[in-house]
Amino acid sequence: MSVYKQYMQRALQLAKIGLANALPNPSVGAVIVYKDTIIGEGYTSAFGGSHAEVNAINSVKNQALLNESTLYVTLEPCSHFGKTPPCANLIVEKKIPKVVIGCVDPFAKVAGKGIQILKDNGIEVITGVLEKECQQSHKRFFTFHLKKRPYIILKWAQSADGFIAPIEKDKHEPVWLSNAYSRQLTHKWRSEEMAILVGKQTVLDDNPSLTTRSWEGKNPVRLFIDANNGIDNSFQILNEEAPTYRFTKIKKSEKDVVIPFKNMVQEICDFCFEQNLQSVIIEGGRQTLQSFIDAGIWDEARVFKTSVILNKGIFAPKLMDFQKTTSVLIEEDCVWVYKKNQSFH
Ligand code: AOF
Ligand code: ZN
Repeated sequence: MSVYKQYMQRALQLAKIGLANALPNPSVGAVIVYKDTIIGEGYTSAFGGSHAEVNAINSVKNQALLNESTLYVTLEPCSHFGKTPPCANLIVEKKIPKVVIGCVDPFAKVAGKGIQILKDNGIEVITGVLEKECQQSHKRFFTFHLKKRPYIILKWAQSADGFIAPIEKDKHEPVWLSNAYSRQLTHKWRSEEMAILVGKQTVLDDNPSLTTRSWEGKNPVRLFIDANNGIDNSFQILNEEAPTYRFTKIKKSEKDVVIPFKNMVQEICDFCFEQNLQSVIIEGGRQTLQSFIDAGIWDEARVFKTSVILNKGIFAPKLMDFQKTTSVLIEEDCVWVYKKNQSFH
């Protein structure tokens, strides 16, 4: 592996740490290298806080070394005054002579302008190191800015014989397919996304609260589909634990979002785009999951394949146009991750 890739790999690891807190900012990773030694590291602080480059620069004990060091960063340094001043200006000010960048920022206010500032000031700039990996690391941010919709993660658990749920369910008595660790992992996943979506049947069958109670982290904004506006305040999804929006035909309260159902998937995506919700995890049921699959609007599916045998039930959603990328064993369950065939190019 080239030296560039080696340090970019480390920057990618750092980017992962900040993920859940930085949203809706991309969690960027940065590494500062002086003569083959890492002298500084950083990742994006919680939303509104300092950027990765600033944290990395501030972590360097001997600031005099900066003018002989190389900065590695997963995303192009910013050029604009947002909640924080431009990172590109700070790099210039600190006289860092060389910057290695993973991918260009798709955000219109930056998009190449950060690189230009660096070059205009005589800084050597290398771009596109582990570019695909860096774009994947910022997949929510890239999808949001380039596709003008949130990054969509589908999540479900299925029985060993391929069912997502039994046919007859006692209302308010959810049937657990996945194990305790899988549920905890699901709560971690919820904490990493900005919104969570379910359909009406899931609310009726499981009465879910859709929070992150088994994992320390922020609750996502809750979204649910209820065309005829029949779900009342006794359901947990409407409690005070997190903001909740209902997609419906009939407006009864302030948080009801009236949409034309002919184009439901696109309408939901448009709403999320307007609200700056950069990612959504969809946790069922079958109909809701399948509508996104059929519309071709999804990015990733995380499927728990469990050891429970149901013999009959509601068939699991059918994915199309995907690659299976990884599978991990969690106790007797297995989680398979599928990515849709697509790229940011
Ligand atoms: C960087 N390093 O670590 C991140 C960047 O409102 P602000 O000031 O926080 O700026 C947000 C924008 O900055 C965001 O939309 C993206 O373009 C860029 N994010 N840039 O140089 C970082 N998180
Ligand atoms: Zn910045």
